[in-house]
Amino acid sequence: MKLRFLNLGLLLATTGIMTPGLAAKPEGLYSETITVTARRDRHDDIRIEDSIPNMADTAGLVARLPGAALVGNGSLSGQVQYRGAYGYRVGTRINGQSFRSGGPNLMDPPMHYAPPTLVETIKVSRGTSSLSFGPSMSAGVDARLKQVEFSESSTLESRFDLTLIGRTADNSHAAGLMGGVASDSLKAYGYYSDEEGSDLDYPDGNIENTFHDRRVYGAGIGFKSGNSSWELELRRQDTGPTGNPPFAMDIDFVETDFARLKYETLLSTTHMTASLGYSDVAHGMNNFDHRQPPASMMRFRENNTAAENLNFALGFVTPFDNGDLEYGLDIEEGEHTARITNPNNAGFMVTQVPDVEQERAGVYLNWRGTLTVGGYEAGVRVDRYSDTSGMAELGPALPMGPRMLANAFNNADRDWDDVAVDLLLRYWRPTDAGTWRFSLARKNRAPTYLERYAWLPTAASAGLADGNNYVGNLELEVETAWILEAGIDLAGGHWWARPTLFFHQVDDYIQGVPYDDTPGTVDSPVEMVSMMNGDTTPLRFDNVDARMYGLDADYGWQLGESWRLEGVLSIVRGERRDISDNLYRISPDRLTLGLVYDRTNWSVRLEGEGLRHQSNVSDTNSEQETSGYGLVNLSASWQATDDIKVSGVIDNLFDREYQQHLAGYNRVMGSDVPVGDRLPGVGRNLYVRFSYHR
Ligand SMILES: [Cu+2]
Repeated sequence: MKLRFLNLGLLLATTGIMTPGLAAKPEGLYSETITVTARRDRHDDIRIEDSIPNMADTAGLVARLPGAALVGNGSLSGQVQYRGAYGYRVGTRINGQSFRSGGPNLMDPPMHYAPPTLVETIKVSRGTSSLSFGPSMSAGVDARLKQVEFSESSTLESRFDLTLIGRTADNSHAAGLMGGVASDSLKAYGYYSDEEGSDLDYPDGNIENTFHDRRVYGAGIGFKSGNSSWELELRRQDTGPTGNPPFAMDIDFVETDFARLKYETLLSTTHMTASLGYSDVAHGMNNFDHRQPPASMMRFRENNTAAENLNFALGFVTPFDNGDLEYGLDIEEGEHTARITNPNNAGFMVTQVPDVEQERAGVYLNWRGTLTVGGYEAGVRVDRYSDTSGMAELGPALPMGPRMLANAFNNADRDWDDVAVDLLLRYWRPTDAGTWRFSLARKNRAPTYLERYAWLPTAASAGLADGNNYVGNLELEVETAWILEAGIDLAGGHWWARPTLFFHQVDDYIQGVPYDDTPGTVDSPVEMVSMMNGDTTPLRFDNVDARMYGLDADYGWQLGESWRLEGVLSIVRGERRDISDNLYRISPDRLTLGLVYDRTNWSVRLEGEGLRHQSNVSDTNSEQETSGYGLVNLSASWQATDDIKVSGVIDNLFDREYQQHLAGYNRVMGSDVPVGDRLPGVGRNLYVRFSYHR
């Protein structure tokens, strides 16, 4: 990896893209790094609006990048949307580790595990991710938590990092502490983070069930000798009661353990990395503890779920022909279960997810390097998938309908395997005007365990939160996208702009479709059971044809020594190709413009943010349109000493009331937000962060 970026760095340096004085411009042609740290030495390449996490959910930080947006399902349940793809289509790692979320409705999406108190950097690919990252249809996101790094010195030195956060909109506080020792051969560290917040305010009152509670703690140790190093990290996350207003239930707990062992070495000129990762999620949610419960005791529901993941990766980077050859393999094995019960009825039990096992084994080969003019990258990745499911089980209180569905499921062939081939070709070329970038990729996504094995119609859908019940489809095929991206990184004397045009043609796009030819007429066992579960028009996951296309950019203009303008533009359309409809929950067009006053030790930023109305909505998913709105945000940052940084933000300065198109519809009774209304955006919010790093 290091070698690869060195090449790119040299290329950028020789083309003058890294013009001094344009500190606001991020590095990298094919990746963005959001840095959240107090350290002055990392201050150079940060755009300040990126570095201030003003909400508990760090998916919101990624959402500020060109092409990105936040799909909100609760205070700690946000998903990253990138160029119209979200959920499992955006590959995400924490500290380089891929893992499996435990919630069938993604109450714990990947960024749930990256609290703002502990995050140090979030690296996001610009455009589709590299093949060595693993399967990901859209961007690849890697969030790194704070830890100590090996030092240059042979004596142990101590380090620590303290972050304190307060926020007025939900009266929340957060504190994170990381401390440890390091030398050139040993490092050891531990960390703890605690966050708690109550319901968020909006101009008309409280948004019920937007409270949150999360603790993370862990420890790591590393040894280094010559060119080899070993690292072991253990981490526990303990999420307490946290609301999910667009869902039928709230998080009661998420208890997740992570373990990762990594070995790196240099074999002659080849850099080798081997890693073994394990994650284990135990998650409980219900519809009665943390929100106004259903009127009937018989409608109380609790869902206990688990997800386990074991993965192994072996990767090599060898200098080859004026570039680097990357090759390796990665294997993973996952298990999911979910069991719905009613605490008022011992006979009520149903395995919504019946012991699903999913395996994947992948190999990849990729070359990236420079040519006489520009450079290119070409790679191939092959993944073999193999899934199976156990038998659906029910307690005696379950009626005939679900029994029939369970029988049919248990008698069906539930084994599936397939092979997917990913391809990536990139070409970039510096010219007098700027550096051109082109990518052509073929990316695949295997169906999730719910898309294939959800035999019981429920609202669980990896967080679609459209009010529909969904059933799985044992016949689903792998989703395949052809991705074309073209952009240029322009840098004039006092300005810069980095626009990208993209087009994704997705074959076998997995999407809910009407269950049968007579939607609304309850004439099948699935529709009968779905009606009992509150939806007479359930959807069935199926392969359809889709396309996404659009334009995104960031840009800036240095007005004077200390003044600059900068902003981001994101435009994306998502459409079905087989019928006339839009894709569901696609981000509205977004434009920001910030005026920044930047001094050596402090900066202030006044930002206008405009979101266009969204009328390109999905009929299939009964999606409601939203109006456009504009917000004004003010932020400031002060590097008090080399070690201390204080940041503050006032979001939504004029306390404007608005609806976020990607926030889902309220399902909590007794809230100031009517049931069925789209969830409003947060009102005026003062955020303050203090960080100390030594
Ligand atoms: Cu859940």
